[in-house]
Amino acid sequence: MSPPVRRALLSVSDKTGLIDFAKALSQRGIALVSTGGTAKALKAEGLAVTDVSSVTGFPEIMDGRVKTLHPKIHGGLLADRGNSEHVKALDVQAIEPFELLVVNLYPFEAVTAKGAAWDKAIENIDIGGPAMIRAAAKNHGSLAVIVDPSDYASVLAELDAHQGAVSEAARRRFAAKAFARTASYDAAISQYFARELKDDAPDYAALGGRLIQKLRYGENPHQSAAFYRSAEIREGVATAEQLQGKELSYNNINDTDAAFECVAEFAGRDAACVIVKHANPCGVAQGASLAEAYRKALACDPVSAFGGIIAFNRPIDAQAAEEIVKIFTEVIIAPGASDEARAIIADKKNLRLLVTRGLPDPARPGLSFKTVAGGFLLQSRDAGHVAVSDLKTVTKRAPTAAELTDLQFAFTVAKHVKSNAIVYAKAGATVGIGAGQMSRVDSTRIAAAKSAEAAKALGLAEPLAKGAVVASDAFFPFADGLVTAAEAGVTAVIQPGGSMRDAEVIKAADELGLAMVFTGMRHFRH
Ligand code: 93A
Repeated sequence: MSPPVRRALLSVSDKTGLIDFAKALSQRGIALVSTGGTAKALKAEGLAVTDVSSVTGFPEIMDGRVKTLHPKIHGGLLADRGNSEHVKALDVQAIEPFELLVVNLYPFEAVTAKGAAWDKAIENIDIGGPAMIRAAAKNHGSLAVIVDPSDYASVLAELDAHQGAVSEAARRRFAAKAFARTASYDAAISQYFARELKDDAPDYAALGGRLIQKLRYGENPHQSAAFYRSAEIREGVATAEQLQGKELSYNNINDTDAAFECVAEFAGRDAACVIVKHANPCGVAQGASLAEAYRKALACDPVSAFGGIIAFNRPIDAQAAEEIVKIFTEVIIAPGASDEARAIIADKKNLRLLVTRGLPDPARPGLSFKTVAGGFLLQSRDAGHVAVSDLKTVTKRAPTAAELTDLQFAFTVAKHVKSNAIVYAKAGATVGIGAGQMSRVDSTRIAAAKSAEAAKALGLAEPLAKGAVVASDAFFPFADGLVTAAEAGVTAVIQPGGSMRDAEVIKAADELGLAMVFTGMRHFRH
């Protein structure tokens, strides 16, 4: 049930569009109630308006700090019209309800952006406005709350479309916007305080974060840093329990997250291990056991894996722990650890062991953001997944069953490698990874060189890429990268496709006898 709007409370600092809107409300027979400055502006235009002070029977005191903070106002905003007790209370206390609240806040952001002195900034912290906005937004079942002059036109359209009422759907939308506004307002205030107090780890309330710990430093020792947990609790590095080892650093946490997110792609599958260095996997493998997966992952790039971060898709067992303690490792993360594994790792005092109750869900919705000068970019996280049925063979030769399995594996890993990402894989293990290059062909060469080095370390005559497959996170813009991979020994290719020169690249693949599939999905990661 949407109650028709009979009474509106208007209290705005930004008076843009106010007069026309108030006139339109008045013409629809809606009674107007306003605070000092707003009432004055309306009266100057000849509009009939009741002062808040005559509703409360109390003057606006302390320079307006206390004007709407009164039961006659908040009772009128908070009464649930569907609740008979609330309706009775309105009657007993002689409180008249509101069906519309229009508020915009003291211009704290604008005033501080202009470099206002501390006292002026503080005086511009609105208390009564957010209290009313939150009250009305909570009680959106009974009234509509408008915090932005650009919504005035849609309120009028709602009133005309719904016999003088605002529909429930619109009230919910307006309430969501209202809570976002009070959240960003408080965030601006807390960031101003942090800035003024030179606090190096401001509490970014805007992101809904709760401080877990201040970190010793950021990516570099001259940077400050802190670790936050999101309002929404999910399995992951931020909710993991650290069982032992030194305090985690900023880079440790970042790398551990990269490793755990990657290994989570293999949930419910064969044992899997990811080794990460500098936020990129340097070895990923599946195996019959965690120990085997670890050995295979390590073999991909044993030089880089030194001092790495290791993630498993299953609780770590004694066998895997025995393998790991043979070389220097910074962090292990797994969804659990056996008592024997814990005992083995306990010998390495500095090695951090993190356990969770489960794996992060790669398909979960969520956001990722990065800052840019003066703002930030927000996007939905890359929850994309390519199924076998999405793959399109574009070459004369289709991949064999074994190649197909490796192609999928390699593309899954490529999603977690910084662009330009090239991943060579064979028998459920990466055998060469090229990451973060400005040119795709360079990544292809680096992956080939890694595969040759790894073979040498293992005392093998042939590079590991021989008979492997290759995945590319984005299309090959030219045939050169593909030719390089073929020269390194790969027999099959997986890539999104979609280049202007796809025909040229497919022709080159056919001439080299490669099988190639297109995914139709790109996995850039910057
Ligand atoms: O000083 S306040 O925090 N105390 C209040 O009780 C109060 N009620 C409304 N600020 C309060 N307001 C704010 O006054 C509104 O959010 C609005 O920004 C402003 C409108 O005042 P006026 O109508 O006098 O221009």
